[in-house]
Amino acid sequence: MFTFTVEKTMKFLFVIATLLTLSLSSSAHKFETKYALIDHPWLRVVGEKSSIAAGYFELTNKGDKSIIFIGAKAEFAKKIEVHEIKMENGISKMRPIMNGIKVGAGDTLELKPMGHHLMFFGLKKRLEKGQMIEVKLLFKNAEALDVKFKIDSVKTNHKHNH
Ligand SMILES: [Cu+2]
Repeated sequence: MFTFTVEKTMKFLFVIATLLTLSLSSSAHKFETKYALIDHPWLRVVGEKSSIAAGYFELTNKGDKSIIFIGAKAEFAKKIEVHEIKMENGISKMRPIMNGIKVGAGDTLELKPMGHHLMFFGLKKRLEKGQMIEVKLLFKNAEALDVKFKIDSVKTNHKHNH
């Protein structure tokens, strides 16, 4: 029999608060090392036949010297490039960045739609929405960092010109 005492109500509220905190922290999904914090890495499958995907995240340099983000490696993709978007005659075009992106001490680099992003080519398996997938982020002057990208959406007929 459920009796509604103040004590029980408090316990119940505490449990609810704990559950909320847990679900918030898991949906934020962060990856941290001594020198870097990767916040919310996510992936959007865009290519025809689901062969290409774009990846986004925020990278904060927690260290006291700059780090250079040079790209990524993943089991599920044949090739991964870092891209920038440049406007040319009113048309936005993507170009690979060859020498990496420098992130100063304390700075945050944002990879986002219509901005810098990772491009995954030749996807070897079918990626499903909601899935988490392992990617290794690479730096020129710092240790590689293993993270998990969340598959945000799968658009099979999106036109993506390269
Ligand atoms: Cu691209």
